[in-house]
Amino acid sequence: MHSIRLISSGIALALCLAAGTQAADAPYRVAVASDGIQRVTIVGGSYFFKPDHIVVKAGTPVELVLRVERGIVPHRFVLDLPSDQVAIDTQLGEEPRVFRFTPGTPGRYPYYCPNRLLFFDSHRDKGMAGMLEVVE
Ligand SMILES: [Cu+2]
Repeated sequence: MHSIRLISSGIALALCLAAGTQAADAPYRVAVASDGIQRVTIVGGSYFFKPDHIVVKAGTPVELVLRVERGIVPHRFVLDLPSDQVAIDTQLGEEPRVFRFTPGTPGRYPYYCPNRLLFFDSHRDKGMAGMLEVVE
């Protein structure tokens, strides 16, 4: 029992370190569809977002489809954008939810699940975090 606890906290720490330095997966470059929209789906689960590093073009509309894997732990999706844009903060459901916005300022914008249970680490600290990279 003790060793299992140690292993799982080690994994959580590794995920933490990965999230702190760079995203674990290769960046996912979103293609521009024939209708001129950059469509991408992000799936959340305990405790990850896939993909966790998305690259989009500035000035081109983005359609973000958000959903969560089946499970009992409630998750949220927060995307911090510059102050001239509306940030996204939504509960995640198994039914996909669609958000549209046009990224303006190039930069790196974090997305994450801020949920936490009592004094435990937040889901973000457990690895439920990613980055939207806006490029010219
Ligand atoms: Cu969560």
